[in-house]
Amino acid sequence: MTLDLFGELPPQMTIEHLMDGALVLRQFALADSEALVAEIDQVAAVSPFRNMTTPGGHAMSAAMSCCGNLGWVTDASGYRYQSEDPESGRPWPAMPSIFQKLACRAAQTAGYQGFEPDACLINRYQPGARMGLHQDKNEQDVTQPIVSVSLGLPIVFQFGGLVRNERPMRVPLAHGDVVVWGGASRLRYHGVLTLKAGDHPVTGACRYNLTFRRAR
Ligand code: MD3
Ligand code: FE
Repeated sequence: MTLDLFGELPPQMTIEHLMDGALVLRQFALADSEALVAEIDQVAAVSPFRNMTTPGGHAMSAAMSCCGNLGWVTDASGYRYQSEDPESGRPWPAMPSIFQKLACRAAQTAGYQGFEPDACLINRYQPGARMGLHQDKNEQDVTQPIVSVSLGLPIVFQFGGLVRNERPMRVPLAHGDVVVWGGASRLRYHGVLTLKAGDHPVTGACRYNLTFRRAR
């Protein structure tokens, strides 16, 4: 199913309804993509990408950084949001205003008014990196959506059910695609398959994913 809530989306942009509250805004971030990657570089100059360790003791294959008032971290003691980068003990970099504006516009386009993220997790995938099926449930109010922005190399996203054993659907995500995950989709299991090698004109040999969250 496709819809155009405002009747004024740029011509290359399309909207796909995935399932219960999850909308793919194809190429919604395309026009901003170079500016977004420049801001990622600025954030990473202060809070460099790192491979965090899960409570089970495994290094994640995606490298992460964060910006905004809160950042998501994992270590031996668990998963949580906190206001300081654990590597430096300093606050995370502020959320760039183009990040905030894009996330708010995307949420509004998907029918969520007044989305004000306080956390942006930046995942960097290099070839071979993946993210296994998991739920995002460290946020206080799961009636708030999550907005995700894909930049650079394409990947296959997996979207499962509310229990881990349900077979996931596969959705390709490419440069500039934005997905808004709300409603009943908010607590679905999800992950991404292994990134294949490639070279992208904007990001080079990697994929970035921004996820905007209301953590508190
Ligand atoms: C569906 N990231 O950071 S983005 C994550 O591509 C994460 O880096 C993946 O899963 C990535 O937690 C997937 C799409 C996504 C993000 C959050 C969701 C889908 C979601 C939360 C609930 C349901
Ligand atoms: Fe997730």
